[in-house]
Amino acid sequence: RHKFWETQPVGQFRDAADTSLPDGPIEPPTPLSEVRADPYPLPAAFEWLTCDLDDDAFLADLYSLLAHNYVEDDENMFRFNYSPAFLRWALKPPSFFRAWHIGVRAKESKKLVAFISGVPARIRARDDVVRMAEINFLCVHKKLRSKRLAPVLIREVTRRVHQENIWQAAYTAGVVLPTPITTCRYWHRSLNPKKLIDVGFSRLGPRMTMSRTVRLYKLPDAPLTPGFRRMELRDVAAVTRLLRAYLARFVVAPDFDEVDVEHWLLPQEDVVDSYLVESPETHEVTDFCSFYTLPSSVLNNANYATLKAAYSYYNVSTKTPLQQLMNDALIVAKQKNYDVFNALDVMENESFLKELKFGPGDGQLHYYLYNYRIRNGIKPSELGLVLL
Ligand code: NHW
Ligand code: EN5
Repeated sequence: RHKFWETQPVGQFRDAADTSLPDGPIEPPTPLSEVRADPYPLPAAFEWLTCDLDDDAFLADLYSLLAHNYVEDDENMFRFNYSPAFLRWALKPPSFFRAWHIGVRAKESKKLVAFISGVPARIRARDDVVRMAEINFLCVHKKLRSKRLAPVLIREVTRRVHQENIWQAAYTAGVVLPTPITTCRYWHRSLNPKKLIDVGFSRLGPRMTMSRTVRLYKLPDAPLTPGFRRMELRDVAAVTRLLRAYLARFVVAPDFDEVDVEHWLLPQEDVVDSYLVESPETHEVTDFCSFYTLPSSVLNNANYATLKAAYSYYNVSTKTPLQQLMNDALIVAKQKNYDVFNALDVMENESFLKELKFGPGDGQLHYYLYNYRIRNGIKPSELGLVLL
């Protein structure tokens, strides 16, 4: 059934019943001298390209490949539209490897036709902190689909990750592969219900009028929590302490240090937004919330070309109730003109989704580890990892 995935060190569906297999690496590392030295062969018309994300011309080509060929919803009404600045942020974290930014182009026209990427991360599974690659932005041009190019891209990124003496990876997908560690649901909170209904993202509920719907989703003009403000560079140490203590509660979560927090959480306009609560009395940072910006192209709509979506990222509450904190996140997202605020049912998100009028989406997100077994998987609420 899975001609490629059957050959890979991932949980195989047929092993699901075997309770004797331990948690941890599925196969041991091989000596670096045994890692294949040259790239996997591509069909003759194509060549590998190690990408330079600092090159604006390349970045524009990558942006365009993804904007036209990346992930769509199940009814092909929307397509993710990652911005160039977002791609640069996502692909150039601390200690990134240029060799893990892998393009495929047509030899003759030099057109970029496929891409896959990895970035390094330390991810903890139970009490084991593992150096991993986070794999993302796998994309094959629509005209080259179903030709088994994806397995070549995956083997090539695996080879280049192995060359750095890294043997595990984490990735997410909307499709079921062998074998998810957990399956999450997307939830959506309307901020601009009229537009969402106009583009077919949501529907007018039964016995609801447009004006009742607009009223239902209304939010205050400004955040309500005293001391709620944007995160700044001077907050990195405090945010790192809060986040490390919080993420320690989950079975699978990133092991962030201050360098990681500065990259992944310091606000960048239209890429990532972070807010915190600084106690007006003690000036202590007690709570934190963040979201990233990922618009979707609206396909085939006469009135609108894009939806502006915020995606819940990492949130930590110690003093402000999580529901109140997330309500303030919704308020700032609304102020900044987002149309919808999305969240997965990971971490403690279940505790506020219904109360804050999120509704379940039609999409799921499956989380995977490569060459690392977690017997029986975990619940979404045990997952402390958000991939972009
Ligand atoms: S998930 C988003 C993936 N991208 C898209 O959905 C964009 C639109 N679709 C496409 O571009 C986030 C193509 O349909 C793609 C497949 C390229 C998806 N993950 O070339 P063939 C990520 O980026 C398997 C993994 O003929 P295609 C995460 C499929 O099961 N495998 O198909 C990426 C089949 O194998 P099987 C996927 O439609 C994680 C084979 O590909 C997959 O022309 C990557 C068919 O290939 C997916 N999303 O191209 C893994 N979709 O065994 C990283 C399909 O079933 C692993 N397939 O026969 C770790 C590596 C690093 C390890 C380091 C130690
Ligand atoms: C790797 N980083 O399906 C990611 N999105 O629910 C790759 N649905 O937007 C994997 N179909 O439910 C990504 N509106 C997998 C996700 C791919 C994209 C996707 C879903 C997630 C989505 C929307 C639009 C559906 C359009 C028709 C949806 C309902 C919203 C409604 C708002 C009001 C309250 C009830 C829910």
